[in-house]
Amino acid sequence: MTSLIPPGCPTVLTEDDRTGTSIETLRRAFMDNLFFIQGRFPEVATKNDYYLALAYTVRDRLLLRWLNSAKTYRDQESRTVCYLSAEFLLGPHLGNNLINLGLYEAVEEAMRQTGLNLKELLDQEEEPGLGNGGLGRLAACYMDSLATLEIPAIGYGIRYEYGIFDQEIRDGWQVEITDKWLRYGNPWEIPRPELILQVKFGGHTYSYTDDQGRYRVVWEPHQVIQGVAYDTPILGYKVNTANLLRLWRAEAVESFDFQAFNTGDYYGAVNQKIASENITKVLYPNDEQLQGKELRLMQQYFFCSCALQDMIRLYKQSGNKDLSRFHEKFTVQLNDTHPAISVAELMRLLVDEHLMPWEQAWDITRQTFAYTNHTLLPEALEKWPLDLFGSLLPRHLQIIYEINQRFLDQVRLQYPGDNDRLRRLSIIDESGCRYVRMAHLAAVGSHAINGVAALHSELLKQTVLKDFYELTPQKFSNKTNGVTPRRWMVLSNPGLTRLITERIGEDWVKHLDQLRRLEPLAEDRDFAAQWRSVKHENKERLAAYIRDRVGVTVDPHSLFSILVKRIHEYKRQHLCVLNIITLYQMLKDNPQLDMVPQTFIFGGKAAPGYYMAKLIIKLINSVADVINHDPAVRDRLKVVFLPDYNVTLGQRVYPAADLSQQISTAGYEASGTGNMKFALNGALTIGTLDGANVEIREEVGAENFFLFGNTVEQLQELWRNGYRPWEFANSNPMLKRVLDLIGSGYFSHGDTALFRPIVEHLWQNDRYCLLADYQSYVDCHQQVLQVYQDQAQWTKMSILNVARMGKFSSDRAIREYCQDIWHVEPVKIVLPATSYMTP
Ligand code: Z15
Repeated sequence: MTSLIPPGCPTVLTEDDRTGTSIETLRRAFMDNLFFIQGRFPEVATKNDYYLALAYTVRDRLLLRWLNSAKTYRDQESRTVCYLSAEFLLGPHLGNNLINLGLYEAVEEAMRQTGLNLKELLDQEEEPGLGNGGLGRLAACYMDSLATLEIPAIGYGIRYEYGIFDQEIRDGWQVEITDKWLRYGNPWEIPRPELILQVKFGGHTYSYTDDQGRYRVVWEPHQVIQGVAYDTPILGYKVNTANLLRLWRAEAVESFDFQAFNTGDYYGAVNQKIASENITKVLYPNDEQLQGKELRLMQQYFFCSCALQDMIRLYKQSGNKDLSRFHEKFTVQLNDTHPAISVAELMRLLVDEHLMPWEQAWDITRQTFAYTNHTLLPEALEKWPLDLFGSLLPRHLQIIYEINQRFLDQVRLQYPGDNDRLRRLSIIDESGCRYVRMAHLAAVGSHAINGVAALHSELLKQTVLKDFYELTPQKFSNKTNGVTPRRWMVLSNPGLTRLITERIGEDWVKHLDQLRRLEPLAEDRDFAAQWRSVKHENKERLAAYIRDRVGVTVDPHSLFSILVKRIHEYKRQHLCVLNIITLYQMLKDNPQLDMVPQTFIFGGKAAPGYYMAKLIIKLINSVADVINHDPAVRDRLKVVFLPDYNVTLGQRVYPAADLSQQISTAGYEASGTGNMKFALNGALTIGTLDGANVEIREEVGAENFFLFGNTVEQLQELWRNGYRPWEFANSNPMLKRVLDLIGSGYFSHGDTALFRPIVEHLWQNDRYCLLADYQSYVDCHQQVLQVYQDQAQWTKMSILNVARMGKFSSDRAIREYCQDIWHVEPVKIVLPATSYMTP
């Protein structure tokens, strides 16, 4: 062998350049990639060239683990979790992969030796914003935990060409800019142009009896589109497991083009091609707000059909002939109702294409699927007009009718004569316009149904799925959400990570319960001082960012009170504004008032068509403008709206928070996950008894949580007696004054019309009960200020919050799914001792 190597080349590589992990090897591999992949000499390389050279260096190390994981799963025919989600909000890959590989420090040093700064290279990465908010980010945290727990898993979703829009603020208003995240290429994905599946749309069906006397249905589509797989490896933390995230891109089927071409309609063929590719062009930017657009249903069906066909392909690859054990090989989680059409699609594939008897197919289908519900908001519950549905998916509509008929026949046996119940349970909504109710399809077609926090799961059983709960209570369970400590602590808060690891070792990163061992340190003055100084440094970094990006100077010694999440009326960003204006009035009334200096920081995107949400952004910016420029305030109060809140920005924001604002109307936030990220990073929470706040408070202790507001029961009582918000306003002078001030044009250059929709809605209707919770919130906030003045006390509470956050690791959540719903076991991945090229 040695004789084949030309003179001058090194004959022995101490470490392989594509898998080795020494600083020397990493440095050499990096320069090699700069030359041979980016095609650059260092002198002319841009920061982006350097970023990509490093990304490819890291990717090589991922591939070693990924290919061996895939091979192991194939060899062992491992039972596999398939997580179906229309959104995966991953955030930047590079830093996370370095953490999970355990190579962060080594690469930092390798870059330093090359004269580069790793942080600057990390900042080059454009994050894949393939999600709206909590639901998409949850899917990403779960992929991280599945790999870390060494569970064989595939994430299936959509490779949107344009992710969630970039937000700019102009004159205080949100402006949406298209997110061209693929502009500079994506080094983390591997296209599989040979892995192509066909998806049908529209047309009609006909039936016949085949030569063996079987009833067969044929679907003759109007249009066929092909799905191309794009694969991204998802590495676990300090394990060899790298799972697969497979996202589908829509393409025109070539033969279709030719067909049109031959008949002379070239432009028709081109249009056909464009229409096909439109399916995965853009993410719908609505979070918990239905759009009901045909293209959205096409997206949903497109990726579900690709995913299920791919699973059947993999199943057959492992030597199985018939599909009778499909549910033993795969368990499929439906992330909300977006992939619920899968239930009908698997039935179609089994019955129509694989000639399986209906009853057997239905057994397999129900044993395959489980459904997670993420909201009780009626306007977020997906339903599709029957005619739209039938024209796009004619065969699926027939299948759903059949499923529904058999289902309702069973209900009739259990509840004879209860027609009202039948109407309520039916998959088809027959009241007025007829609709397919996707939550009903998911519930009927699944063996397990779960909510995402204890309170939410209870309310689910009492409200939207009450009748289903009465029918099959054993299907229901709770799986409280969690977040990955790798991205949301180790990567984003290195200071706190170091401090904690110094005291209790590094076990907590994989076993977050271990943070309990910090409890005794809550009384340690030396530790407390270090704790405070880490927080202060994080606040200084955020302050610098705010100065650069927003042009506002904020004092890192002030209390950082942060509210970042999608803008929605139920999340009540405007309640926080009412409190800020209240504080402002107190300062105006008493200029000498000795008030704790405070910085209120907001961030979040509004759905482009959600007028009230956009007006709330304008209100925040308008109030900020007035307060930040009022000399009477003397820097005791600052308000900042951070534009373009996303995963990357979240990583800067959570570590810098003193106070986490979790102020949704009780009963409306299914879980929340930002609440967990804040508390994990040492912020104290001011919050309502909503979603996972309830459990966070239970864990950290009531004395370490600032609780305010009406409970779900109290609000129900309030509405039962007829909620009259104006009575709250008229009987509360400060509240009335604050509302009047907004209405007077004080924050809008005298324009009394601008914020009228907000103020008027609060007076008249106040669906989310801001006025009923206002005083309690204001009082609670004053308590916060009291405690903050006692820094020793505050720090102790902060340490105890972190020490007691173990429950909210996504590892815990995934373990519960594995045990209760998926029944999957870990599979150890061992890397071959010899060459990576010969398996
Ligand atoms: C979304 O981000 C959530 C629910 C939805 O129904 C949709 Cl369409 C999007 C959020 C919930 O609002 C939030 O409370 C929860 O923590 C998150 O899903 C993950 O479960």
